[in-house]
Amino acid sequence: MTHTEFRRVYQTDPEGVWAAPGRVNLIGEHTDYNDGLVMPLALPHTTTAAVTRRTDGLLRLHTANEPSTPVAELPVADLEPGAVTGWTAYPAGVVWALRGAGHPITGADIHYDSTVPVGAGLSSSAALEIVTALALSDLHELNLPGWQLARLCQRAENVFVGAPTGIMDQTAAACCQPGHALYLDTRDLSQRQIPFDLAAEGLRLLVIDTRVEHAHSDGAYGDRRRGCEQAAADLDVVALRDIPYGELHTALGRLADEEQRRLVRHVVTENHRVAQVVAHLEAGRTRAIGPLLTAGHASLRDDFRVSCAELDLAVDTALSCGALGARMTGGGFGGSAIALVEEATADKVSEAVTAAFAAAGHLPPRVFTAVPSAGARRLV
Ligand code: GAF
Repeated sequence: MTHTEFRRVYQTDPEGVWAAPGRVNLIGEHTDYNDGLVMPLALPHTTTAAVTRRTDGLLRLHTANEPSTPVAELPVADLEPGAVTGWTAYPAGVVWALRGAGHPITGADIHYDSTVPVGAGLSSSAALEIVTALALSDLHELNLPGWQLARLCQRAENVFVGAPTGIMDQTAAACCQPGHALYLDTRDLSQRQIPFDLAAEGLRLLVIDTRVEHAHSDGAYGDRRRGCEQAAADLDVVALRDIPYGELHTALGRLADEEQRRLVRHVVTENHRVAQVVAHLEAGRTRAIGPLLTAGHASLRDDFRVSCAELDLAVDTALSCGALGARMTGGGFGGSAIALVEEATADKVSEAVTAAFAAAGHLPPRVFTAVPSAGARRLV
């Protein structure tokens, strides 16, 4: 499909087709820009890119998701932070980051097609970045490993697009494996694939897209990040990751500002929850992670304050219908929640959340099952 569309748009064949997935994060929220621990898994939803190299310095971009928007034509030599807006800023930023790292990208024709919902907190931007980076790395035989693609894409997003995100989403899109969650230490980027086959245990992970759109370049995400960095500086540590769980009480006692105490309490307890979830999963106690997911939501809602009415309603309704655990996932301020449910109660939870949204006058949520899927790869 992407192949045929490429031919229609550019009147030539692509050299190849690549895919990168969206993600949900199981646990470890707002920890990645604090050098902390995260645990995302890839979704079956992907962004595909059909690509051919150019040598005339032109980057041409088109997407099937906006079929009537003309092909964007961007001279690669003119790419600089702030120069491109809208969705094309993400792939343009990747080309800028690759060139800045010394890789000789002299242009490309790219046609995208995506099934990753936009603005749903499921990392459509990271999928777009990583699929672009992997395709160009392959075509130019750069052989960049997943963690390095993720670093370049994070730089594109932070500096070129201007969204101050961490590195979780890009690493998830690049490195996740089917049937696994990715346990990632964002300080040294070491990773472990944790088997996560819920179907085999009669469980399901539901994703509830509230359809409240969020955006990371908005101020609130950056405010939280700056607040955490200031708290780390005030506590004389490189990052909040350096506060061990057992020393949380002492650290809180050193901070006069209640806002700072809340941020620190969330990050330190969240890192601890990730470690506990990993321990449970590795010991085969999957159902035991439920209360940790729910505790993570309370911390994001009350201490970090990045939830919203729709996310809270999704979580509370899922729990009241018997979910083992539920929480918002991703950056918050809208986007999606997840709920760990017994297979037998999945429909009941989904229907109850839909009914609760209708009763509250919210848009109907989109509910689907997260099947841990593959990271970025070449398709053709
Ligand atoms: C967004 C960001 F892009 C991630 O880096 C991460 O900070 C997440 O919010 C919160 O955990 O998805």
